[in-house]
Amino acid sequence: NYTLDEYHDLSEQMAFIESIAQRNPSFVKMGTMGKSFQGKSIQYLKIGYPINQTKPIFFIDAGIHAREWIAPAVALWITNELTNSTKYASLLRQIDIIIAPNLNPDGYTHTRKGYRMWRKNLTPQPNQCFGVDLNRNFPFYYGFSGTESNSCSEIYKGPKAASEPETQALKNFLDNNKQQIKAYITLHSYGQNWVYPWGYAVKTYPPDVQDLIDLGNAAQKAIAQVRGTQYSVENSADGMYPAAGASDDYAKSLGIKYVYTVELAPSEDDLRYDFNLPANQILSTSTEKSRGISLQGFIAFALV
Ligand code: 0X9
Ligand code: ZN
Repeated sequence: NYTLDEYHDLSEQMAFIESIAQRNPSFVKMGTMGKSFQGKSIQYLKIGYPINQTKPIFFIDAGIHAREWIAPAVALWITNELTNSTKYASLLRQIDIIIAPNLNPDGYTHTRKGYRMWRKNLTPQPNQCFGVDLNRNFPFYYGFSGTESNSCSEIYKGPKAASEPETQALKNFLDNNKQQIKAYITLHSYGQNWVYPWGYAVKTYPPDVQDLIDLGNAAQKAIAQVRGTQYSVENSADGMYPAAGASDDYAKSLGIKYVYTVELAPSEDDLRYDFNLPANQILSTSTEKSRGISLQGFIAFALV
């Protein structure tokens, strides 16, 4: 049986979401966004009452970077929480929450097989190197900053914009649902940062940036209330570094209002861990995150 306080293989993650959908047909449905290079399905759950109605969507994804294990773990914790409690019934009558817990199944599987620090997907590339950084492959200011053309680089942007099947899967989903999607959160690690667009250049912001800051601050407060964990709310380029072709900028470019990349635990100055957050911290990281995110969901949709 699936345990929420351990890291799992892809097959266990997928079996878990499938079983949630099977057990809750009145408000949970599983779908496929596309396939990875190796042919693995990129799955998502739609959660909302009644299941066949179209409502405003709050979209959460995780795992675009393979080694950031805490991100799928938190996404799956949130999925369990939303589907295992009556607490969210009224929220789920107002909105649909769509969760894609693992966007890079090939890369993730690679990290589970011993290549723990793998970040990219696994498509063959020139110079006998493998993989594209999917978070540099989206078609908005593609190649503009924070990326490399060398196929052996960790931040290789790929041969062209949206060249990768995993990029295409998410892109198509966002393109097809952009009218309904009101908020997009992409879970990464690490740093404990809650960052907003634009990420492609410093000091460059969307016109409604103040709304993104306000909601980010509300989420930050909700997270801190759980056990004092501090997230920084900042522009991703100013606060971290400029990097173009990421999924957050692409989502924002489609007109999706509330867009954030969330860098989960640990913080930058926790020198003990990096991508290897101990499994015994999954639950605490998830609890505080769900507070921030559910508040996020509420406020975002109250404003629709
Ligand atoms: O560099 C990234 O892709 C993200 N950080 S990570 O350490 N998880 O790799 C940050 C992306 C922030 N968004 C943009 N720069 N658009
Ligand atoms: Zn990442």
